[in-house]
Amino acid sequence: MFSEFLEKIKKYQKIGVISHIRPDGDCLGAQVALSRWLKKKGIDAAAYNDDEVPENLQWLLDFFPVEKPTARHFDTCDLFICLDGNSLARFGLFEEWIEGKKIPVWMIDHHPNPQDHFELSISVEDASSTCELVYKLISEDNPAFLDAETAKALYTGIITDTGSLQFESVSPETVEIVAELMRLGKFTPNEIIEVIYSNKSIGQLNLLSRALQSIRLFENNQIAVMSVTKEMLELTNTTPPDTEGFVTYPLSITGVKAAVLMKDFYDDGVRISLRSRSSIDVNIWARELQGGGHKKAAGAWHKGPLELAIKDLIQIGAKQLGKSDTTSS
Ligand SMILES: [Mn+2]
Repeated sequence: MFSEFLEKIKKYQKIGVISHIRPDGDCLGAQVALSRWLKKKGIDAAAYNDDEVPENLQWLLDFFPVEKPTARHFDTCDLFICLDGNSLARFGLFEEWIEGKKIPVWMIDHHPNPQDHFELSISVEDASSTCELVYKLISEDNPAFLDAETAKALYTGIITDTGSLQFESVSPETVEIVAELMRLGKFTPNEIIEVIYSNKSIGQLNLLSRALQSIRLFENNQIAVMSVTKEMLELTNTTPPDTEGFVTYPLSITGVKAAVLMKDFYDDGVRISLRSRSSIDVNIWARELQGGGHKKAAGAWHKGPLELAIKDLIQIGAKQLGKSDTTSS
């Protein structure tokens, strides 16, 4: 699958490796691993992201620095590789900068419906994570390039993108890759998972408590909606990234097929996180609200106010619940 990628990459001098805005474990793990691999191959690489790296993932930057890019940084690259996103709109400043330029852009990603402005794409919707694809790329090239740091970075991405190996996207091969990464990295799961997940502030738990109280059920208890408002953030002295992972709580209620987290604390409207644990395809919901993602996890946006956003979303959800009831039974 990677032969063309491996053959063509040799002719470039300096590659800009870009991860998506509001970075997560998968895009950062893939970015660190890919950049280290390039350097080992003797190709210069720089890793860029417009946004702050979340605190629990900062340790990855010891393995490879991720810089906030400017046009001057981009000017030094003769190829770009976008990771964990399949549309340029996911890559911040880069989208604007690259417009009209002849410099090639490649991508490695696992989201559905990739846009076609990439000269070369490794796009595998079934893959658990971009890190799984980067692992396969490096092993196909030369497994000797998978050192301990690279193994830890790739493990982080696979774990964070699969709810610690719980999601449907996890194949036996994913688990085999994880086993191999543990051998290569000489770590135990708790070493990394505790750093990623067990570092919450009391404020974050207070915020979670308020968010849990906000949960409402719709459509015969099949859709659960949780809301976090600006006041809740202020009262608990927390920030938007502190809502990370909240949406799994409404999803764990008996009978709930899809869960929604309404983030009502942005100036330009309500950001919506969608999760499904059924045949419900929340990517379809998201697409009706200027968003997208996967069948089981997607993001969307509504201009607000909150109550209207909930009403519109439930309307979209009800439509699909109706459809899936008739087709799945
Ligand atoms: Mn991903």
